[in-house]
Amino acid sequence: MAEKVSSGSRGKPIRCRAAVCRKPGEPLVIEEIVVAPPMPHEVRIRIIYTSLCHSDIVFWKMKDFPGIFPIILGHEAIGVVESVGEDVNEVSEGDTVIPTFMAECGECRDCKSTKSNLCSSSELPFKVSPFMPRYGTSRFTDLNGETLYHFLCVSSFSEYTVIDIAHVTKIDSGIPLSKAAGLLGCGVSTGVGAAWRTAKVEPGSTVAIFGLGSIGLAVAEGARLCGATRIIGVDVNQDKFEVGKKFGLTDFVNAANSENKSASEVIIEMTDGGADYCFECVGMASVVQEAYACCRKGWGKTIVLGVDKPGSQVSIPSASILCTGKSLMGVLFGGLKPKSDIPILLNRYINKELQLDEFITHEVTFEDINKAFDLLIEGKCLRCVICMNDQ
Ligand code: CXF
Repeated sequence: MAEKVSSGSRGKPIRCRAAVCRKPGEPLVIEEIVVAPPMPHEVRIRIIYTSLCHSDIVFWKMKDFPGIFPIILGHEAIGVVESVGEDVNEVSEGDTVIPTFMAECGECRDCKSTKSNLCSSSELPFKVSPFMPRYGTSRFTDLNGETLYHFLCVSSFSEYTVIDIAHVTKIDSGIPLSKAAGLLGCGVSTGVGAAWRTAKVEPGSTVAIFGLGSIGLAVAEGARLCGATRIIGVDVNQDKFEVGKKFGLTDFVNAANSENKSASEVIIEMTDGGADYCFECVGMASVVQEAYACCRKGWGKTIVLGVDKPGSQVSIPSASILCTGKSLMGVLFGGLKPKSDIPILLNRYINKELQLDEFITHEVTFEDINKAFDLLIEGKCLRCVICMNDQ
């Protein structure tokens, strides 16, 4: 029988609490579950802080595959290693770590290339799977012995979770464990990384950001750090401009109210020909088209970060692709390699260059995790941190 965690938990199942999603769209239920010990190349982590990201909500509502239930959602977090499986040398018990949905094995062709963050080690390429990546099995069961599924290789809405070592970034022991650092596990890294590593925004550039949720604002933060001089936010909610100014927005285009002109037409006029870099942070094919339409001919780059419905198609005239010289690309996790780049961003946060605390608009206890869902759905928050107990 699984035990409540104690100093001797290594190698044994742990009984702890998790917020389980049993049916699509239903409130999560805090239940006692059993977390198996880590297999070789895996680590078991005690989650300290986790936060809710829009992708959790997308999968929470998803009725058809890859939506799958019962599942433990959550993929933006910070925690402490409780125990390690065989062949894990990179971290040890007590280390602070940030899990990520992207892997970095460090050895495959992609990990060795500076041009890719899509780890292509045979067991680890990015996919939405309900299981541990190396073994195709779950480490979670409920008290009836029923399997609970994993989410994006993280499943942080649990007091304990098991994560493949390729998905774990160790934090320097000199850096205090903070709520804000957990945001580097997904949203802020995705936005900042897209401006910094993917677009490589240069000082003096003009940037247009479509969608001013956390990802869009993190793009603004990244563009600000790269020295962009004009950062134009596009949203249907005018209030986002005030929020966005903190992250470097200099201009705002209201996509719902632009005097019979499309947002792209307004941006082309404002910038005398188009922005150097456009970022799509909504997840809608029509917005990708708008973003592409207003990146500057000759050198404009459009980068897609938003996640659209499965099967959505983007339509761009092939003559425009041929004649304008613009680029269009998408990127996961902002193009960052988690183990290499998260420590760099964390140092910039410690040095007070990168803003992270400013993204945290709300905090709730683990028991109140469903409030975090309400807040994000109502558009009332950027990041809501869920504080696990017993810290
Ligand atoms: C997403 C990206 C697309 C698939 C699921 C995860 N990123 C983070 O939320």
